[in-house]
Amino acid sequence: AEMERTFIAIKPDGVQRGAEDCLELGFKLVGIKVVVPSKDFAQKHYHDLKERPFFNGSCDFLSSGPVIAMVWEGEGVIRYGRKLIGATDRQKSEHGTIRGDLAVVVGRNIIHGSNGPVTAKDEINLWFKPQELVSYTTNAEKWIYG
Ligand code: YYY
Ligand code: MG
Repeated sequence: AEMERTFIAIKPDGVQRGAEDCLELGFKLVGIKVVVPSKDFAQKHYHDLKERPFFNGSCDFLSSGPVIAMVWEGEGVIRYGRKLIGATDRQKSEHGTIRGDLAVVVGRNIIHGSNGPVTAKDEINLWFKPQELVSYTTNAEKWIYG
């Protein structure tokens, strides 16, 4: 299996609304913590978007309260995570996705997920120290991966 890791975060609105209950990824959780990111930290997280008009608002929002930061591991987890989360704009995200079911406006969309292998690596490095991530084997793995 081609194992990879992705960074997923329940944003402040998702934490207040109990959205962590929606996560049934079927993948392996290898890191988790609750943090209130500073504005400066949020700017680092969203650095790719610094020319966009919504950059400042998104950084203010991400740093507005507790975030549940997670690293999930498994084959295809980056793409699968994005699929489960749904499109950025709630108007375009489908029923059965976290944003499609819970978000109302684009700037309050409940959850973040890395959009590819490069951003996944960068975001994991930004949010977690290596010693905060664990490697382990689950009993189910041999049945999941064959
Ligand atoms: O990766 P994803 O969160 O789906 O979207 P990005 O394009 O990376 O934008 C990050 C963040 O910015 C998005 O979750 C909400 C906010 N945002 C916005 O407020 N208005 C937009 N038109 C696009 C994004
Ligand atoms: Mg993104």
